[in-house]
Amino acid sequence: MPDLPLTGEFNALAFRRHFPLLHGNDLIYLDSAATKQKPAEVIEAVEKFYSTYNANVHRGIYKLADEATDAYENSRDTVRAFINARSSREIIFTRGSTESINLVAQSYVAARLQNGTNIVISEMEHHSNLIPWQQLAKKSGAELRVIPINDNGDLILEEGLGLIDKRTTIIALVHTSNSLGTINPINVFIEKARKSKSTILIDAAQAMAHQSIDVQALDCDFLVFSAHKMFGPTGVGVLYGKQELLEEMPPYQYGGEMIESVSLESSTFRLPPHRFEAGTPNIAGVIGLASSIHFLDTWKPDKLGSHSKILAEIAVELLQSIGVRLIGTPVRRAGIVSFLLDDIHPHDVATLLDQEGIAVRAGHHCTEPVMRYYEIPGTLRLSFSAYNTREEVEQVAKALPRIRKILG
Ligand code: C6P
Repeated sequence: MPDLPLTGEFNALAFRRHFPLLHGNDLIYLDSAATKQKPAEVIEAVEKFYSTYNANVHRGIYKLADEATDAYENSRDTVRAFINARSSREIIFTRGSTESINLVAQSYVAARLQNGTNIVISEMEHHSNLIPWQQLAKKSGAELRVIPINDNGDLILEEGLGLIDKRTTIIALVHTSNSLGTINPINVFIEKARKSKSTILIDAAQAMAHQSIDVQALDCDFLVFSAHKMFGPTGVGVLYGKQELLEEMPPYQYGGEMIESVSLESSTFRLPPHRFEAGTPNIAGVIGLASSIHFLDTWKPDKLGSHSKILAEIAVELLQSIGVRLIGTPVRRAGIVSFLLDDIHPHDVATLLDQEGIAVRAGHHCTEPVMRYYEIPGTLRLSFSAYNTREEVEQVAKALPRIRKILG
């Protein structure tokens, strides 16, 4: 047995008790990068909305509607405080990170692209932060520049920074890679963006539940994240944007509650954020998101993240002792570990792990360019949250040699 890092003071079992799906259950859930399990507090907040004050928001002139609208707008302020945005007008509710990125692509970037301009992304982007830019580049004639990765799964910094110039319209960069576990030095790129007067969007989908984020300290222009990856409901997410940028942006979708006035000939639109929230929003989801933020505030994202990181370090040690091929050995790793067991297809390993009550993700994780870089079909991915324990990691390490015997 290798010398394993200590999991420290954090009481994962006490944390786990908040999660009805996990409490009193032997399931080893190691797919938290896909979605986190939900604490009772969040489930109750959503249920309370539907059972005691369900009404549409911004429309009704009766008490129930006021209550729903207040809860919805209070949630916006909860998000604002959580990321330390200057104003709640900088917080737009969307369906998730994917929609937030598409909103920026269509409403801010599309009109600013032409031949001679460029977009900078990285080779480790999730498809959500790649395809919108690739398609815009194709349409506009702008160049899509890609910051390369090295064998460790880190960005090649010097080369990457060299791609950014005065004609860079947007830099769209992932904070934490969902397939490699890399935590990127986003500060360096934000600094470069300020120097070259470029706009920078940070995809923080994998970061929010694992470390505190202060958008004013970071000075990024846009930041996107999804509630379901931070213990909140699915189908709701956030676009943070600097107010001066949001005010320049036309609506992304048209419909109810985003207008000032409408005639058959023309319409005028409300100021952000409402301009970007056409139609009935995911009210329950937004209220659930606020509840997940209160939950995170209580437990502190940094503490949760550091427990997940320690579990990842333990996993790396144990996996290395078994002799697996790690995919990604970055300088700064989040609670995510990707690997291959010999040349056995990851799906086959995941199926047998499932039979032992261990849920992991296998495949390309919506990062096909990363798989192309390593010339592999996909990986097995262990992604941790603070409800996971050292014993669970050890169970995986015990299961893999058995699986190797069966499939190898
Ligand atoms: N990654 C995973 O298993 P949505 O689906 O919009 O909530 O999030 C998209 C997204 C964007 N960026 C990053 C870095 C992500 O990891 C994800 C979602 C999940 O890794 C589902 S593929």
